[in-house]
Amino acid sequence: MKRVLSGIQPSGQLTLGNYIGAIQNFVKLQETHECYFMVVDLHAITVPQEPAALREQTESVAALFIAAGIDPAKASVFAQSHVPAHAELGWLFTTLSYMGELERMTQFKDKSSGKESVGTGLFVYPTLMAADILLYNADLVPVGDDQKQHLELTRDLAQRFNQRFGDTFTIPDPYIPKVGARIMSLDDGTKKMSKSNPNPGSYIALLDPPDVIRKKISRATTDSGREVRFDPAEKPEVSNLMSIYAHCADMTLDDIAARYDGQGYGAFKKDLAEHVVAKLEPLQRRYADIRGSGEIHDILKRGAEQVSAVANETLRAAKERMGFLLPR
Ligand code: AQP
Repeated sequence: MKRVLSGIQPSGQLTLGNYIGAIQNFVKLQETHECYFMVVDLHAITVPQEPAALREQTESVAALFIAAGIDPAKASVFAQSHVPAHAELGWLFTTLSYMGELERMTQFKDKSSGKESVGTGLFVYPTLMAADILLYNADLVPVGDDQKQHLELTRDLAQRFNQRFGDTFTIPDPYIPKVGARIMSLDDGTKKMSKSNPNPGSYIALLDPPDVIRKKISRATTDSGREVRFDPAEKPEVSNLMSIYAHCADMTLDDIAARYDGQGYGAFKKDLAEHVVAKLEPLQRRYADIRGSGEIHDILKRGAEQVSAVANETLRAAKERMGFLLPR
């Protein structure tokens, strides 16, 4: 059985982008693969986080995993900081990386642009991500296409390590679903929907109440035309709303275009909001139950116990090959 690993940062409220681009696929993959799904809290602190919010969001992301259908009996669900080997292997990979290759990362450029001071953590983020993946010798990494560049770097670092110190790490492959891999921001169809966007109107949070969802969609940016047509180059905002529609209503883009032919954006947006609300309603109900029961702490504890043996063994092998004197 191939091994799959992926993670989500508790850096804000999870969005519909995280759901469509990542979590929905996690739920499918757990049926056919050995899955490791993490809440990557060590990654989240690469930008400043308020301690109470970080704790709350870590628990919330884990509960959303379960509410969305990840089954802890089938997949290991854990918090990255509960397995110290991540940070340690992350450091080893940082020492193998080059400034130039990290400077080329689009996410780093995006998140640091216009900032007066940029944290070193943000810069070395991809080396920690490489450690996350390689620690478990994952074969496949399901990511939105925004993370593809980081995965390339992970492959480079694994190959570099293997060449220098001997075969140690499996070279992972990206798993990028074709449709809806990238959901864009509601206020700018050229930027991806992001949970850390300071404008909450730019994203739909998975826990947004129905009225908030309706309001956000009715206010979502569109172009000055009135044609519901999928054309990401000419009509990025409308095309993005169509992608969301296709996912939530389980319809094709052609069917959606045909349904709203000649009707303008009003009816389209109104129906879209109802489809999103209906899609999220069961998830929100399960989420409330899980948070209420407090069971998430046990799930995370068991998850960390399950994965630690593999993580510690990989770390030990890597350290031995690099020449560390291991304690006897
Ligand atoms: N807009 C998106 N469309 C499709 N997939 C997306 N993902 C994120 N945004 C979209 C996928 O969700 C997973 C979790 O990503 P992450 O939390 O580790 O960080 P991210 O990619 O940087 O996500 P955000 O929401 O934009 O977080 P912030 O704002 O904190 O940086 C990944 O698989 C990602 O591809």
